[in-house]
Amino acid sequence: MGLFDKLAGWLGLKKEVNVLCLGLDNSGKTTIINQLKPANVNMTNIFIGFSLFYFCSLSFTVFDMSGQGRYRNLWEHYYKEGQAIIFVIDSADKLRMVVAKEELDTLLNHPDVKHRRIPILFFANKMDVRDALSSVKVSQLLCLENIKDKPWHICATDALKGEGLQEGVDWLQDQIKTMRT
Ligand SMILES: Nc1nc2c(ncn2[C@@H]2O[C@H](COP(=O)(O)OP(=O)(O)O)[C@@H](O)[C@H]2O)c(=O)[nH]1
Ligand SMILES: [Mg+2]
Repeated sequence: MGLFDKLAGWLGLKKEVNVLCLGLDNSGKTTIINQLKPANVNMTNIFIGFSLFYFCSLSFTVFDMSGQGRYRNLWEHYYKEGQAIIFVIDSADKLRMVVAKEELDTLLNHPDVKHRRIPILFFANKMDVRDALSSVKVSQLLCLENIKDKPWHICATDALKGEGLQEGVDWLQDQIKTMRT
């Protein structure tokens, strides 16, 4: 219940907070969201690559940034309302790290994201996999140090065991609190 307690700390907020959970397909988004959400809340699968759940004043919208993006326009439509981003990377998928970087760059340059101080939490996931890149290496490959106008944070995670998620959720919760004071 640790993570849920943290999330519950957000619920005193008057307005709804929309969290976007993005990343390539297979990076671990669904696994992470399942760790974060209370067990009794159902996730709505609207269609492949897209799901969302609401819990009190917190909403999570999750989508796969994959392929030519038949759904790209649709997921980008949600950027406007997103107040925090969780960007998940498969640290063991070295081949697609460049694709993840391209998607991140496209996200950061999107007009609805570019000029907003929206906090971004990176989960360098699948740390348990042998040969997975370290979070420092992932951060270098994605050139995170170039992000100057948004608060960001990267955590190494193993979503299967739920390891590392707490640190990220703590950080994000602080960011959201700061935004609102
Ligand atoms: N070894 C390992 N596997 C993971 C981890 N997180 C997710 N997976 C597995 O990776 C696959 C894709 O995960 P999923 O959450 O469906 O990714 P999504 O497409 O981003 O929603 C599944 O088989 C998960 O069990 C992790 O931290 N470590
Ligand atoms: Mg998924």
